[in-house]
Amino acid sequence: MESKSAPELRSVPCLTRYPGNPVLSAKDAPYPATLIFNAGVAKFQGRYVMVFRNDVGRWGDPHFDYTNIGLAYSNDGLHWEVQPKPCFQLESDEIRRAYDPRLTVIDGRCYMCFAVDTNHGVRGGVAVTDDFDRFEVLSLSAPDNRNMVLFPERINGRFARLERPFPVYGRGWNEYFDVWYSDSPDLRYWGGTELVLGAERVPFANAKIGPGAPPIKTRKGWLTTFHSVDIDPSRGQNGWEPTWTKRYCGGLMLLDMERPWIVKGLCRTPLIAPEMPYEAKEGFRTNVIFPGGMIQEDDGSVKIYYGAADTVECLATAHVDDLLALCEEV
Ligand code: BMA
Repeated sequence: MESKSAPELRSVPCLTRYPGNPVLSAKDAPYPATLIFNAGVAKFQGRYVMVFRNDVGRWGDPHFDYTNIGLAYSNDGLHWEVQPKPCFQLESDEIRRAYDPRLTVIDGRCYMCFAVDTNHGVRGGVAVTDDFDRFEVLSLSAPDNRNMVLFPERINGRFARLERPFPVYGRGWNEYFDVWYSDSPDLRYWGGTELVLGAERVPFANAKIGPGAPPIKTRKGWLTTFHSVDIDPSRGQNGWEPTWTKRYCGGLMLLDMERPWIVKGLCRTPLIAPEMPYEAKEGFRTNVIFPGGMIQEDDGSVKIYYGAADTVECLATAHVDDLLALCEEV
């Protein structure tokens, strides 16, 4: 098959990567850890909290032994202390692992969304915790669905989330999936589903997209990240696997405040494209940017946390006004 090489993509100029990147990697964990990435971050009970995916195996070997979710705290969002043991792991005859956590604080309680690989498909989970020791799992979706992120407050009286079902059959067996919205009276029963962003609307994607970090509230609406994939079959070995033909970028969009399934603005270029060595050259799967945490500070700066190369956790910052300016057109 003939293939055209994918164009080079650049991050937006108003984005600044934290010079100390990565903010967290396997060497920071006091227990077995090989890849630490795709974290969820929130401000909770007076400090920053991060839950992160930890894939455990041998460095350089693309087969892993198990996955758990670790916990770290920070006073400034930059320097993190990993807690002595992982905080969450789901395993049973049916469930193989939970991963890719995202955090949202609603009414003083911390909610964690996560993906679950099961023997019968990938499910999206919602759990709640007050201490990161005990979690109550509130719901697990029907397969195949993941990348769930909760809005930080009720919308029109209901809890709300963005999610990414994967309708393989309905999309002609192509990996071409979209961002959706659902709501719930109690975080257990979900419905009211609406399409938010079709992958075809993202100029720098030619395959699936999915929600990134939980949305933040701004004066113009809900600002939120997503990840986008472009596949180039001519890409060969990019990391530890014989072939890795995907590139993941972080995207940015603005959703209507009252009807968040309506996209009010979309940044036409990637918010974060893989450029740095720890994003594009080193690690398990190179050229992967996977945003999972977004924190708005009082001074208008926004911290965006993202997994890089499925290997480490990184941070970039931008001012909320600059981010909103990027989302002027649909
Ligand atoms: C997606 C998910 C993410 C991962 C990404 C790149 O399908 O599995 O957890 O970061 O692929 O490998």
